[in-house]
Amino acid sequence: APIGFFDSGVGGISVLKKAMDILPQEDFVYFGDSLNAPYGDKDLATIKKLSFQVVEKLMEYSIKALVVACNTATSAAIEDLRQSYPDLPVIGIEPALKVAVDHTETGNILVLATKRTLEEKKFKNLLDRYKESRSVETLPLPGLVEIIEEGGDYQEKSYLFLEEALKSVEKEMSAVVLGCTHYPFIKPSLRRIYGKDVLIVDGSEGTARHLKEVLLERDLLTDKEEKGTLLVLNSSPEEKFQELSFRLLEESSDQ
Ligand code: DGN
Repeated sequence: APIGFFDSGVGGISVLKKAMDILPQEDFVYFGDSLNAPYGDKDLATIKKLSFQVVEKLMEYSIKALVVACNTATSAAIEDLRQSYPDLPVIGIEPALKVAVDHTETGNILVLATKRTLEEKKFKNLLDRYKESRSVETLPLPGLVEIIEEGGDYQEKSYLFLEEALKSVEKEMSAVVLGCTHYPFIKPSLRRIYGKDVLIVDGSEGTARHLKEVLLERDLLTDKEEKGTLLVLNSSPEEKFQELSFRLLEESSDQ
């Protein structure tokens, strides 16, 4: 049986890539809800409803585990999904603040994510754990997901977008946390802005590792020898999303 992945669009491809790297024999089915992207500015009830719609689709493929490869959907819907599918291992993603704290001794940390992720309880709880010891700033970036979903020359466009948006952040940073699964694709643009000494981290690797652990624990790892398959689905009828998904899969290997 395949492992199901979903995101509000093509962002979760950054997490899928990491999972494919460490679990090459597994079969994957990825669902991008690009028709309804972005989730980041929607209310909680809507995000839950959309997440359930997508998971029902994925269930048609008899998935053996589910990865919610979207920080926004994780914070809004993961508890409800776990309750509704008690037999299905459900793995989520959250801003990798701990990684940033562990890898920098001092200095400010900036968390970039959608408005919804930053406002949800899940993130507030995470922030509470570190706010005594470190200075953590947060910045929502409405509009950036749309630039990436558009494809085309998204790198240059996001660079211009970020240059403007980051003007509001005055402090110097020692680490930047990418708390949205779309953002790892624009790491080259962030590098142009922050230079090589600022740590830039995201949660995709941690999520992929966690997935592997869960599969191992539940004895769900596939034992076939040959390379697994990948099926990419998208809610949008526009064909460009197929192409964009595979392009991003390619491009995430460059980082
Ligand atoms: N990729 C999603 C995330 O990680 O939060 C956000 C995309 C969106 O819908 N704004």
